[in-house]
Amino acid sequence: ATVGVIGLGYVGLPLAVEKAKVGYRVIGIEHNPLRAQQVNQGQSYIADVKTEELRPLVEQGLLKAVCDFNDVETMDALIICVPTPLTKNRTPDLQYVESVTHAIARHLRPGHLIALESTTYPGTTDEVMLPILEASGLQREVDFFLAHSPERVDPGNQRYTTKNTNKIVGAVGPQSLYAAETFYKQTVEHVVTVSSAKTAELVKVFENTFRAVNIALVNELTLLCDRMNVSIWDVLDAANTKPFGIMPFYPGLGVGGHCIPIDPHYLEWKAKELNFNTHFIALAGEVNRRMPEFVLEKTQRVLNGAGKALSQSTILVLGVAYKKDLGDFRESPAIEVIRLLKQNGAHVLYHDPLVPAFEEHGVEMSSQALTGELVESCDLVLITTDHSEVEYQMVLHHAHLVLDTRNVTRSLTEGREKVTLL
Ligand code: SAJ
Repeated sequence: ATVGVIGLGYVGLPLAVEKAKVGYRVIGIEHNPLRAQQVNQGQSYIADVKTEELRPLVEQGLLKAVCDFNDVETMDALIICVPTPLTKNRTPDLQYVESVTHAIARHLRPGHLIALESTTYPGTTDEVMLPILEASGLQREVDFFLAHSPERVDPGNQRYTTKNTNKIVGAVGPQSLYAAETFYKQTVEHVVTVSSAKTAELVKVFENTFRAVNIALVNELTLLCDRMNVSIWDVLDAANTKPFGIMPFYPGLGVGGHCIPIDPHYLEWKAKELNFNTHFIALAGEVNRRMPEFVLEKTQRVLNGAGKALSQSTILVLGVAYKKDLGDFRESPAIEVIRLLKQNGAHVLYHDPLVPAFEEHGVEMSSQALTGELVESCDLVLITTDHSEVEYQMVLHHAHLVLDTRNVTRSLTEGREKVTLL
C-alpha cells in the first residue's frame, strides 16, 4: 500500500519513516523543494530522525519526497502534517490545511483515507475539510474516509516516540474510524479511538492548554516567591513529595516552541466564536509572556547587588533554544530576553551548542565558543536553556555571577555561592 505524508516537518518526517519501516511505500509531499531534495538524498533535517535510518529507506525506494499532488491517486492513505500557526492578530491560520485539502480534493478517488494530524480547533475536520472534499462529488463514509489523529510528538524526547506514544483517533463516521484505526495500528503500539473528529481535536488542544496553564501557574508562583524570598524550587521539590506528586512543572523564562504558546489560542478563538470566554488560556498567555521581563528585572537586581549596572555589563546568555537538547529557537523566550537586555544597554553574547546562529525579532547573533576566558570576561552568565552537553561546572568555576533560570546547577557544589535562581 502507498501512504502520502503531507508536510515533512518534525511531525511528518518521523511518521513517514515509521510507515516506510513497516513496508509501506511512502511519498512525502513537501512544499519546500530543499527539504524534498534532502529527503531524496537520504539526508535528515529533523533532530528526531537519524540520517542512518532515513537513507536506507530512500535507497530501497520505500520513501521519496515530491513537491506536487500528482501522485495522490496512487496513494491509499493521506496523512496531513502541515503547520497550523497563528495570524499576526493571533487567530487560527488554516491556510496550509485548506490549500492541502483543496489539492487532495482535486485528486480524490474512492477508497482514500485522509487523516489530519495538525493541531487545530475542534470542528476543523468536519466543518472545514469535509465540505471541501465532498465538493468533489465523492461521499464520506462510502467513497472516502476522513479522520483526525493529533500528533503528540514531544520534540527531542528519546523515550516517547511516534511509535510508542498512544495515538488518539476520531473520525467523521464509523467507517472512517475503522479505516483510520486499522491504518494507525500498523505503526503505533496503542491506538485510542474517541467518538468523533471534534473530540480528537479537543483532546489535543486540551493537552497543550493543560501544559500552558500549569507552566503559567508555576511561573506566577515564582514571581510571588521572589517577593517572599522563598525558593520556588524548594517549594516544588517539597510539594512533589505528595503521594502522587504534583506532576512537575518548572518555572522558566517563558514558553517557546510552536505548540504550547500557540495551540491553546486555537481553542480560545473557537470558544469566542461560540460566545464563550475561556479565562485560563488568556491568563496563562499573559503570565508566560511576562517572564522575559521578570528575568530582565532579576538580572538587573543581581548585577546591582554586586555594584554593577546592567548598561555597563557584559552578559553571556547560555542557550537560545526554546527547550533543552534541541536546536530549535522558534518562539524562544531566550531571544526575547536577549532583545530586552540589549534594549537596556547591556552588551550580550551567547553560547548554544545546538544553535550556531540565529536571526529573530530583529536580533542577529552567532554562538561564541564556550571557554573559561569567555566566561571570565562577562559580568554575569544567564543560563536560559538547560542543554545537557554544556560544562556547567566549568562555567561556575570561571564565572563572577550566574543567574540560573532552569536550576540546572542544582547538583554542582563548587561555585554555587555565585548562583542566583529564578
Ligand atoms: N516549559 C517550562 N516549564 C515546564 C515545561 C515546559 O517553562 O515545566 C517551557 C519549555 O522550556 C518550552 C515550552 O515550555 O519553552 C514548551 O515545552 P514542552 O515541554 O511542552 O515542549 P514542546 O512544545 O516542544 O512539546 C510539546 C509536547 N510536550 C510534552 O509532551 C512534554 C506536547 O505538549 C506536544 O506533543 C507538543 O508540544 C506538540 O507538538 O503539541
